[in-house]
Amino acid sequence: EIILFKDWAWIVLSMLLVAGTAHAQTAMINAQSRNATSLNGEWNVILDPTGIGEWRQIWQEKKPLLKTDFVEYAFEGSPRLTVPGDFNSQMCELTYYEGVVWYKKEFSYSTGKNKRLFVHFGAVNYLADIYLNGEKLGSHEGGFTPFQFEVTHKIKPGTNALIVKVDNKRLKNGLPGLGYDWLNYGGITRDVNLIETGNTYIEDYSIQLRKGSQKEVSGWVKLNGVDKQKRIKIKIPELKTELSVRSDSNGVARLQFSSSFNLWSPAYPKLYKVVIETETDTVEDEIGFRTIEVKGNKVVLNGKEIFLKGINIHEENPVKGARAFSKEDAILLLGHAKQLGCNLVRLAHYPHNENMVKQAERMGLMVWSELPIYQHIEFSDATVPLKMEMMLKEMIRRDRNRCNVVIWSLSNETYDGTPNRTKALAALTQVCRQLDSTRLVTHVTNSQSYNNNSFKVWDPLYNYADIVSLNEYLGWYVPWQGKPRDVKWTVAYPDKPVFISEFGGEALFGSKYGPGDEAAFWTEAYQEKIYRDQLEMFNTVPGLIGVSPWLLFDYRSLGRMHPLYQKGYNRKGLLSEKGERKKAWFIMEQYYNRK
Ligand code: GCB
Repeated sequence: EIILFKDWAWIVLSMLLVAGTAHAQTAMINAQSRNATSLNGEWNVILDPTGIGEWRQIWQEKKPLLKTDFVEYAFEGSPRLTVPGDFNSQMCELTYYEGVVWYKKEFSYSTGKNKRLFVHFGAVNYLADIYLNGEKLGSHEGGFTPFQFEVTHKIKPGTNALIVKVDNKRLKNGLPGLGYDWLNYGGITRDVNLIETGNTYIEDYSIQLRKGSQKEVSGWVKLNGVDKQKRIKIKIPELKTELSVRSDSNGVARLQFSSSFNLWSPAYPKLYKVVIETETDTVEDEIGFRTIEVKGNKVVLNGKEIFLKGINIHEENPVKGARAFSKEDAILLLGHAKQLGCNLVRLAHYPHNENMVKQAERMGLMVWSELPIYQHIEFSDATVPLKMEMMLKEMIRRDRNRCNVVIWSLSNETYDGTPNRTKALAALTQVCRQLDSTRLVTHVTNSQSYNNNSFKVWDPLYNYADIVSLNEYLGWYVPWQGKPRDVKWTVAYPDKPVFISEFGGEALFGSKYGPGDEAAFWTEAYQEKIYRDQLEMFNTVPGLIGVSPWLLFDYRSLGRMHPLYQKGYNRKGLLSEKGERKKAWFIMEQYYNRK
């Protein structure tokens, strides 16, 4: 058999990306419940717009010993930035910065006997190179998922120096690629922790209902360490459930049990305390139980048909104009989603921070979690499919026990004409279903046609999706071609449910609202009209199982340059960045109340 060069390149690249010490480890799950020492706070930084720091080997931190020694950089006396947090909103010269920033934090730590130590990053956007005491631990690519390095044998007594080179330059073969409609917040955007575990620790677990069952949990626990064969206990005190299983030589223990759960739902977001323990490690979680399925062209939660009342949200604290990361940020964003009457949040267009997902779970909001495979992706670049798969694994691993995550959305608005696109995304979907067979999978496209008031949906990517999710901007980017209530639909997938994952238009809050304004772009009246028309049109959509306006809040985006109406903001929010309700908000709120 001949192995093509392409295949070799593939194998070598996989090895470089996936194996080797150079790439970060996939993070242990539930970092928030571990024995952690936070490295959040002020970090010293060196701005490096030309990237020369690499050549100067900043991580070595050469110190001038004599006054005649020449060293052209130093962290001592440098500016400081707060972690977690994007750098763009913390220094005005970094507002639109896309490039390298070097971060440094000193810490001292002494690891207990028979303990292991990890440095865990919630997320760094986009490329991260991590150095400890001058030695490179490795790299991570991808701005929205966690990763870790083990440092058990690398930390030293006294002061340790952790240096992170962050680079948020857009990459043609990145995920996302070069073009996207949000602010490219760079930096160490989520928590950094030192996590101490036992010698053998609980790396991962899945405790969720078996597909199709409302009573039976089918899952597993995975240990990591030298001594992988251990007794593991799983306790759910409220249900008086206590299970004891033994892991095999790979550290994996399967588990199965039945109970009468009070099922989690938006109306009753019940979570149970679950404790997982072995002799050397304990993790606690709050877990809910529910089923989610597609039956015919309906979506069914816990056996009952449900209409998805969604809203799109970017990971931005609108008031601060900064990347959101905290529980407070989550409460702010999700509180408005609840007030609108939503039962689902589409966390666009990348996995949001863990506080957001957990808070949504407590508040009874289902989550649509999405990969940043957005618009112009270089599917033909050999590294891209590997990166997609890596990100998918990181996303699923972090949230597989969050019952409110009901949909994995694997892509948004990629183009059918892009070489390799459908093939690559079909393969990714297959991996997704292998990793998690319990949730729904979707792809979002906007490659439909609309002529003579007829709407045709045909994208071959929907072959691989449980839900046909489409974005349409009738009344905004695309003018109506007839009465909204008369739109004719041809959907090439008549057996699948249809979800309108985006619609809407822009309005500046407070822009004139008077007679005749319905026809004037940027006014609240115009936006309101779009919403009224859209609601009429929804009645024409066969198999419609939900909608999700674009979007909750006005948000920062570089391509939005209108000097009067946009000023660097995408104004499609139902709320201004200050939280003021535009007229369209009330249309949507009434619709959701009626549904
Ligand atoms: C879309 C994209 C979204 C944009 C939005 C817009 O279709 O999915 O990311 O921000 O349109 O405002 O144009």
